[in-house]
Amino acid sequence: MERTLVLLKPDAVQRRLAGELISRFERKGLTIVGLKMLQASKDLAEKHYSVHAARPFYQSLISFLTSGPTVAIALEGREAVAAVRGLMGLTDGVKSPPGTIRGDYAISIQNNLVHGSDSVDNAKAEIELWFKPEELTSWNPTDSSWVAG
Ligand code: IDP
Ligand code: MG
Repeated sequence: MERTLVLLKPDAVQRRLAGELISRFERKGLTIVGLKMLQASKDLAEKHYSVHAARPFYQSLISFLTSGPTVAIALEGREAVAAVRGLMGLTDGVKSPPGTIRGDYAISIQNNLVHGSDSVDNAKAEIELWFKPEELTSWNPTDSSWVAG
């Protein structure tokens, strides 16, 4: 089973979309193995987006991610990284197809509601960055044979 990190970024929380977005991941069949709300420190935000440090939008992105509470979620499931990226859609809300989270709820490039890890290796590192080991659970949903069969 694969794990991935999802962030409901501060715009999702401010716009009261957290429940709606969590529902989409649950209904897909992904399993929540970690979930918490926190306001990211500058240090955490910079580590999370370190790959974008040289990009012109970096400072604005760090301000955005630290501007209010974020919901961090660790999800598990078959090809969880790809499953989440598919539900999210493309980076730009305008270019993201309807039916995806960003296609349905975002019109911005920066304020695009969700983060999802882009590889299994990055997912592992990002889950370790956002969660302590004791904040993660390992459990078997009772419907797993129906969802993952
Ligand atoms: P992703 O979230 O779809 O993986 P990335 O290219 O990894 O997109 O960019 C990380 C985040 O940086 C995006 O989700 C978005 O919030 C922001 N971002 C990306 N490109 C731009 C841009 O051109 N202008 C402003 N913000 C951007
Ligand atoms: Mg990315």
